Amino acid sequence: MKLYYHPLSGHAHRARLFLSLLGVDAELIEVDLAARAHKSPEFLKLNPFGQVPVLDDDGTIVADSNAILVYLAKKHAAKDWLPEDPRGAAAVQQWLSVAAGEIAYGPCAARLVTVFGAGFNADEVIARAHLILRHIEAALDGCQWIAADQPTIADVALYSYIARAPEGNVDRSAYSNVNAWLKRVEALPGFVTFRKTAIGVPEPA
Ligand SMILES: N[C@@H](CCC(=O)N[C@@H](CS)C(=O)NCC(=O)O)C(=O)O
Repeated sequence: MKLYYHPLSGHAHRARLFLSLLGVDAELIEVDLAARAHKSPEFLKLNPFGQVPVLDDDGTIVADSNAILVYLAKKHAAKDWLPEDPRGAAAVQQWLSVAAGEIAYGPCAARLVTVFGAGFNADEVIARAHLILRHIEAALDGCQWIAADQPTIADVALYSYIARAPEGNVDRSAYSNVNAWLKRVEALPGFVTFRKTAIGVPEPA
């Protein structure tokens, strides 16, 4: 099993985190984004979108972080992580969609501005980040995990960019449910950290 990744990519961290939570060994192959290795003909054969992460499971190529989470859960019959009943599966999918939508266009985009110099309107993406954080704060009220009574791939998919939201100048201090949930994810056996940068506002204690 190989994971093409970059240490500052939250999408890649999602995949790496889930491999580690499952206890699955994978060779990590760092893709040099600064040198545009992700746009090379070799890499585009793996993922025509030219993005990390990509999983290579003995020749089965899976691109897209959420697709990798689903693939790994199915492959390892990890039914707690990806419930099979209609309600449970739909609840997980709802939050995978949020991870690919509101999280990508909110806290992920805010961090792209500060860490990678992306040309988005910072005020706009920070406002979007707070909008989705308010939703998640409410969804976690009285709940330990976002989609079920146990951790699922929805928690994994949401974690990385919310954990590093302060790097994008998104102050997380008003979100006590979210901050407690982040700590629960970080306490899971096999948790692996997402590299921090010195950029942005401080993380709440
Ligand atoms: N939908 C993709 C998005 C992946 C993504 O945006 N990856 C970024 C790094 S965080 C990337 O490779 N960007 C380079 C590019 O889009 O050119 C996923 O979930 O894996």
